[in-house]
Amino acid sequence: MSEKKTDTNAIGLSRTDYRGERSTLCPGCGHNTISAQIITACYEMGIDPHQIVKFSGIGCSSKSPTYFLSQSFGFNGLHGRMPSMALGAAFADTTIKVLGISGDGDTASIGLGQFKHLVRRNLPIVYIVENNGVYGLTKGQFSATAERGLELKHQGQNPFLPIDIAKEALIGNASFVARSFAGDPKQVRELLKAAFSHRGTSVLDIISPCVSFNNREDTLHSYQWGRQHEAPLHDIAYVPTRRAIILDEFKEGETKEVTLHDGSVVILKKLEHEYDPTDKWQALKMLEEAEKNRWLLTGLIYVDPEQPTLYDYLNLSEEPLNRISSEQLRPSQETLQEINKSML
Ligand SMILES: Cc1ncc(C[n+]2csc(CCOP(=O)(O)OP(=O)(O)O)c2C)c(N)n1
Ligand code: SF4
Ligand SMILES: [Mg+2]
Repeated sequence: MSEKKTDTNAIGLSRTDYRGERSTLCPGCGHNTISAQIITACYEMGIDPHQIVKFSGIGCSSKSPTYFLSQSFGFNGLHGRMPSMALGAAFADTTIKVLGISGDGDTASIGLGQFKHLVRRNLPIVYIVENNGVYGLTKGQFSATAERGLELKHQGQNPFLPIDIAKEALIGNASFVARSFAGDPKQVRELLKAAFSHRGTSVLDIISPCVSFNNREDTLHSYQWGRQHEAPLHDIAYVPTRRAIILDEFKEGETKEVTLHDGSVVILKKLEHEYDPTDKWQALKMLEEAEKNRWLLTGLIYVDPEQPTLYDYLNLSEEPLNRISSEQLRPSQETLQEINKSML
């Protein structure tokens, strides 16, 4: 259905209010498709763009926050350092929605340490890895997610085994792990909505083909390979709290529901296999099997809606630090004296 100019969402904004600058990425780049789905997901969920802060590192993927949500604040930082910047900002205001955009080089090569530590702390953030197996921005060197044996024109053959971002996230105790494919926009959108509703780190590893340097039909990160070998774990639909609609059509057949922290529900319709995304052991086994068989396994791989977040561990204030009065922030003379005495 074509969009009318007057169409607005629950908070009275139009889709245009969620757009960004015109993309300067290569036409056909998977990252552009993901940007489009971020726009749609935020518009459909009625998220106030001023409530989102975008963070990224360095790479074509990390440039892409310029191309969506221009009314949101954003910070394009150093290569591989997106997690620590995002964490610092989130500490100052725990009410904001943090959106991190990274690449496979940015996360799995230079930023792997930052990624692993963010995930184990369970900072509330939607963490997207736009995964193309190469360093697109610097002309297509192999990244740490490139498959062993991959041959690229100017690079020769990759001798190393790849890092699987979803597996790393799971082993690192992530509370939400999903994988998707830029060639499957509906699934990307529904997973994004679920990720925004999850309270904790939501890792979305999205295969996002680089049409300039790694799009040969026989390579794992290409459009053709993805289209032919995508193995979705389930059909997925996100149902927001506000509209308690039952997706009757969707619910035909066997389904499983996962209720997220904010009361929204993810409905997973069974496809070929029985799959329970709250079972970590099954998740790891599925990822192993997919790697062995060269399937592009997609869907909600794992979720634990109840895992405490960094805010819980540190008992952080719900009131943003810059809005707390100095009287509240500064301990009284008596309190300071008591603290000093306790240290004698
Ligand atoms: C400290 C540092 N080392 C190296 C670089 C060069 N560099 C820029 S982008 C990039 C890789 C980006 O790859 P990825 O994160 O996969 O993004 P893509 O361009 O593929 O989307 C590298 C190595 C840099 N900018 N800073
Ligand atoms: S070089 Fe690759 S990753 Fe970068 S914009 Fe072009 S297609 Fe996308
Ligand atoms: Mg890349």
